[in-house]
Amino acid sequence: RAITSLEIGMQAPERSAVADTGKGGRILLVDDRQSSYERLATTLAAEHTIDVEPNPTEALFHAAEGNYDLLIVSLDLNNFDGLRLCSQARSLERTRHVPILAIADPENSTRLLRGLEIGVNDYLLRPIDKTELLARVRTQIRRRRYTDHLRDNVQNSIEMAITDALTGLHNRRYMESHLATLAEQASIRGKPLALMILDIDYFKSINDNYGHDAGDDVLREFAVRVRKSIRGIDLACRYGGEEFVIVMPETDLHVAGMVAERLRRSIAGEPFAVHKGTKRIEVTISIGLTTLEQKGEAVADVLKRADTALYRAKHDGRNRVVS
Ligand code: GH3
Ligand code: MG
Ligand code: MG
Ligand code: MG
Repeated sequence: RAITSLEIGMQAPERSAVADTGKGGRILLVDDRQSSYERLATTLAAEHTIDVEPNPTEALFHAAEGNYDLLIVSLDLNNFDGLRLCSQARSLERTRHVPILAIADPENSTRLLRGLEIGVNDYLLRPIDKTELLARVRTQIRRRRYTDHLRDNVQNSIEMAITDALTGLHNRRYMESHLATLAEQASIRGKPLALMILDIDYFKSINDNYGHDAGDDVLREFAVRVRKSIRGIDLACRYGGEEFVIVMPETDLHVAGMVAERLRRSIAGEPFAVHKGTKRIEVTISIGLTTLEQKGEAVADVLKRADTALYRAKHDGRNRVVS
């Protein structure tokens, strides 16, 4: 007896409430026989937007740029050009997920078999029946939209799992899973790695004096300023409530010290707008900074050293960088 997905506790993916008709797709038709493509295009134009390209090389370019829902490719083109196009479309990142409907003369059935191996999704033999063409096209477009929707959902779930919702920075989980990798890479390549822990000074009193919403505004604006002062390869995360970690690959203590100092000044130097800009608050931060000291050093030790430096920064009067 077959085990169904429901029995093993998997939820059926949610589908949009309105059934997709499969109409209104964007289609690229690649066919060089004028009498053929004119007839096909006229039929399809009743339900879809259709572009025709007789040249397969041009077609690949259009397919990669054009955001199509479906490619219809004639395999009757000279020199196996139709097959080559299908295979190229399958290997290009931008066209990999676009379904392909092949059309071919019955005497080209070997090409059709090759096409199906390459990843053609469906096919029609000439002479093409208009009703069947429309039905198969609708099915492919419906499937395309549905898999796009699933892919977006997966992408969103991944993003949500690694992002801090309030600030949009990475969350602690993501940082912890990547810090070890970054440290390992630094060790292998013999490059420095800097790490700093940043903590907002007297944040509790911001909440107490201006309210929790104002505290949230400060955290969001803080994240904006952090993003402005780091590079693309740096990793910034919200480590706890009002505590942040920045990891900077290929950065030594001297350079990291300058980055930290610039960041400290960018916070202290410009008051934070809260309550929709009706109020401005002075904010300062303390930063504990360190670097990977020897190859293969445990990241927990690096974090602990940064935390000790942060503690000193707090103890020495806050609004400062200590390394
Ligand atoms: P210090 O200078 O020693 O760091 O003092 P502090 O007040 O910043 O430190 P403390 O750790 O005592 O307070 C942190 C506060 O941050 C306590 C907590 O209520 C608040 N907090 C944590 N997460 C959030 C949040 O998401 N939003 C807001 N508004 N406050 C938060
Ligand atoms: Mg504290
Ligand atoms: Mg604090
Ligand atoms: Mg704190």
